[in-house]
Amino acid sequence: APLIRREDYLAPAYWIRRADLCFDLDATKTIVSSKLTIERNTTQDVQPLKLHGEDLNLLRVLVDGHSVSFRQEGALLIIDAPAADAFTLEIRNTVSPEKNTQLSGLYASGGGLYTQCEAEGFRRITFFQDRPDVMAVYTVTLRGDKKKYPVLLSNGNLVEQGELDAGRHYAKWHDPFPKPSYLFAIVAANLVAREQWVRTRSGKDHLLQIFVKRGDLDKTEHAMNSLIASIVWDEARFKLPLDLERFMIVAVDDFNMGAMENKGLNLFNTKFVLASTATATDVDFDGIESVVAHEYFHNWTGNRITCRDWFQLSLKEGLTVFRDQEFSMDMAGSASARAVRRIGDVRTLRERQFPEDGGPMAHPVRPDVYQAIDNFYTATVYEKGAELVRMMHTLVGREGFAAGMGLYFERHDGQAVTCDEFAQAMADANPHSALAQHLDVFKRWYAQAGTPRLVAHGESDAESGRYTLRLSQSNTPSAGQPYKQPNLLPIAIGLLDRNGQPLQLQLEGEDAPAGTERVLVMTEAEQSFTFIGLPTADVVPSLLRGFSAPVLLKDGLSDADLLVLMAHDTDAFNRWEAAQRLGVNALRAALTHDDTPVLDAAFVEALRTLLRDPSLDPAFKELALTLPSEIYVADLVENIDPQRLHAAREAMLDQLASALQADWAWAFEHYQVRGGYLPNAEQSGQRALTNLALAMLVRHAVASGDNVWPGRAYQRFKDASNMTDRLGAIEALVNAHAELATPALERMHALFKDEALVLDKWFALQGRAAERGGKVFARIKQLMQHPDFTLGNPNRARALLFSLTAMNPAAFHRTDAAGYVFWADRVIELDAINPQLASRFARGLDRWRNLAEPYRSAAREAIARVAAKPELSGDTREIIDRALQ
Ligand code: BAL
Ligand code: ZN
Repeated sequence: APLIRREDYLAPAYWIRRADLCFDLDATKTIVSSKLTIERNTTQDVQPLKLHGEDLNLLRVLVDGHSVSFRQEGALLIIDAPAADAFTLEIRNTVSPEKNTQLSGLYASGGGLYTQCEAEGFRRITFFQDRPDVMAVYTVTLRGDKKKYPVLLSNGNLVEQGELDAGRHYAKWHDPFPKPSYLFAIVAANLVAREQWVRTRSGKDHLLQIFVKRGDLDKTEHAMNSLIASIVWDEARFKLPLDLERFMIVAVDDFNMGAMENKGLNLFNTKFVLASTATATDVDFDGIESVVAHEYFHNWTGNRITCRDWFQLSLKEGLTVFRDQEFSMDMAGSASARAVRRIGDVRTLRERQFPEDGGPMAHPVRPDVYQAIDNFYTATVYEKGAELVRMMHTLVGREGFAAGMGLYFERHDGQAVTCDEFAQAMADANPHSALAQHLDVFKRWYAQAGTPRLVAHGESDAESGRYTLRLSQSNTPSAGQPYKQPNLLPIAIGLLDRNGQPLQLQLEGEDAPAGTERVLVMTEAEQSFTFIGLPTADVVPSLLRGFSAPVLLKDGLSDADLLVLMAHDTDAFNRWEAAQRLGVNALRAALTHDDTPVLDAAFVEALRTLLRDPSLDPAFKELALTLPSEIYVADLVENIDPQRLHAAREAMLDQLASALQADWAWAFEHYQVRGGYLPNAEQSGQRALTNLALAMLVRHAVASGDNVWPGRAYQRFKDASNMTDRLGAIEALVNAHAELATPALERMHALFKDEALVLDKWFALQGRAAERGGKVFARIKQLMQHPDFTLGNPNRARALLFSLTAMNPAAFHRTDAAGYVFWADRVIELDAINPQLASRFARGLDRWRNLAEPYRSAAREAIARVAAKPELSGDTREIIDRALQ
């Protein structure tokens, strides 16, 4: 496939102002009749009209009611010379939803018909200028069998509905907001809805509906509550009201993404809608809250102001992720709960985005080139993009940020714009901020791939009471970017004395100290900051508080320094970070010396103190007592041997289980939730910590041949009143390879055989189980043959396969290369069914160059075997080619 470059952007030669679409719906063959009102873009010379179309069967083309000469060239329909500057184009074509296993365009799922158009799925429905800067007003008529499709939905407002002959009926929808084709959606299915009317601040009433399959209605309460909370929050925090009379969410079983923000008609993966205490975990409840919010927030950041072209994807995604992160923090409540959310977000960033930025798919937040845009719905565009927005927020402050948002909407509402417009609005609304002063430097974040490295070195001078912090930053070359310029880094810092007391901060040149925390703004490759008036020379710096910039920090702190931060830092993020770093240091030492790691006694005591500290929240304790993941550590170390890393981490876990045995038992009892289940931050923190404690207790018991804790875990699994506790108990058994794991797995399957989302958990927990002697990998291969397994459903495929490649390095990276052989076979198999899913899965070997031998050569061989398949989709081809470059 040809490369598409950002610098080649040209405005469209034609505008499509109106799209009147009519669907005669049928799973085998749907007839699409499209009438487009088109105007030539008169700022350009007359050019042929080119429409995208893919897997379509064209029946007829009329211009102003007359036949016209046209040609089809590849995936384009070309009309060389439309007669006038304004005309109507009528097209009729058919599509086959049931043959559409890609789940892009119009497809069948569980007897219903659904669409997914972002990024380029609309062209798989009918011919169109399928690009986000072409915005049209849509009127959509749906006709179909009333029994099969009692519910007929599209964007906007229902204007008409009625009966037709032969048991059919119709519905006509009109969306008054001009929108790009990627936000178009229809649904025709047998569904029921939870409905709720809400009145917004302006006094207008709006209908909220959540459509699900019959029988799932009792699982929609949390999604509805989340939607209402999102509406309230966006009005309160950003003065952004709901602009629609009707806002609909539809849950669908087969869905490539998490959810989709189609105007007024969000389509959701069932995973992010359906929740009951019995079937969903706290993590699921959280996920629903944040995804419902994310899609709702897109209504302004994405739909009202959309992207000029797909290179600008982060304009809407980075900003909307930032918004949903802020929403979730506000919902969580306390400062501690906010910090817990921040730690979770940073963990995601570092485990998913940092490896991406260091591998073959490294790309700037605003990419310069792609083959398949579907491949760029990445952690970089989303999560790193959100960090860029967060840095702006740090630089201009909460009020300044709200002002910047206000100016952005004032200037660009109804337009398709670029990332530049957003940054400019933020800067213009805050003319005295560091952002405005250094906007060009800041914008390098959009342009440069790679994770910047920040090196910090502090020097104290006892006599003068000065402390000088020397900072230098660099960034490694990446594809097409051999040389990188310095970034703008907001560095939140505090200084502590050896006892952990915060010190007043006064920079040289300032008249007086200004508190114990501040944000340094770095814009050059090397910079120094000198603090004065310090009462001690023994300073422990706490840098990058709250992870104020997405960089790799090297500050040279000793384990003794880290223990001070872990025990005393007022910044909860850095307290957690200190504990993580002590864990990383221990793992690194074990890998370097190739021996069993020994957890330093001081570190173990610090963990015990933290676990027992009555002033700390259980959610925070759970995070601090969880050792850094193998995924995270693998990215910090070169030439990684995943088997050795796994063995070292397992040994550390054994030590922690044993050394803190009595403390785990105390925590397990102490933090039991008493009272009814609520999916709030407080209770979920308690459940997370008791589950961690139980896992440690079972681990220790299995290792020492004791049956008591495995028995208790099994009992808890059986009796659990909620899925979080049930899953925690079964995972404790499975990960410890307890004998009771087998009956627990059988029982879980029997209990939930009709609950698709729980079956996904059942597959996933086995896919990510702690490997021991190849047993887990063997089980995964066996589960491929399970009657409930299918590659056709993305959730199911992800549950088993992605759990292996993305979450279970020790099961995947085997010295006998069997994991890679399995990977290659599945990539090829999946690619024939669903290229978007396959190309995602293909990324499981992105970081092969970082592997030690024999893994590296074996991985290369597996990738080369996939590359040799001539029939590979464009999506997967791009990933595989980049991996081998
Ligand atoms: N726009 C695709 C799904 C999402 O990011 O909301
Ligand atoms: Zn999004």
